[in-house]
Amino acid sequence: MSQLEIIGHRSSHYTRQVRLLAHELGVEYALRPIHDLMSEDPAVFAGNPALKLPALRRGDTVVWGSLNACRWLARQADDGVARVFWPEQAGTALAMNAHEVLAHAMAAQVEVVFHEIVSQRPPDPASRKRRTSLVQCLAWLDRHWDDIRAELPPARIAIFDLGLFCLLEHLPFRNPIDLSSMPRLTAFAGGFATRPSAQATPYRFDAPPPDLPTRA
Ligand SMILES: N[C@@H](CCC(=O)N[C@@H](CS)C(=O)NCC(=O)O)C(=O)O
Repeated sequence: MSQLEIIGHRSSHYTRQVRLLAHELGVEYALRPIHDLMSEDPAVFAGNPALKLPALRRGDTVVWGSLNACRWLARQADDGVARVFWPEQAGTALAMNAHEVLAHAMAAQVEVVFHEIVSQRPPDPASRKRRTSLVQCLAWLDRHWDDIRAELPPARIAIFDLGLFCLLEHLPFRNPIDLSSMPRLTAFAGGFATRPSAQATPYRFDAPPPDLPTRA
């Protein structure tokens, strides 16, 4: 069978979510870094017209987006799908809202980093709102922590945990935010960081190949 490839970037929290799941489920993969994140060519993003990463590829099959990649990847492991607690399995309003809040926070983090750090654009009302919403989502998750935990089956790998850990470790890497008022989130991140999957997937920038043209 052809090799499973994760097409993404070691500095991306969405890519790391997929890599974490691969490590947790013991699925082998090769990471194919995308270097030109500002490209407008879908081919750079494994054909994704949204020009987003990550993607998962095996042979001629490609799926786009971190959750799809996780779903496809889980099918490659014995009992993989059943070992995972998926966002769509959240059964209560609180658990559904927790997944929604996390999904927003992960997307907001991309936008904040692109606006403030990559593009170095000055704040505007939309960017201020985005940053505020990111911080408020984190605070909400911390405030409801015990009730959220009660909704996640401890024997399964919760996509929620993978995404949250990836986001929390991405903050100091790309967009430092003071989390001292969120002790439950910081304790969670500290605990998860000891897992072999976390230690195998630290954030770093993939060095571009020498022939890649630089963008201003
Ligand atoms: N819904 C997508 C979002 C992916 C996403 O926003 N990826 C970021 C990198 S972490 C990206 O492609 N950024 C480039 C851009 O937005 O132009 C997923 O879950 O994979």
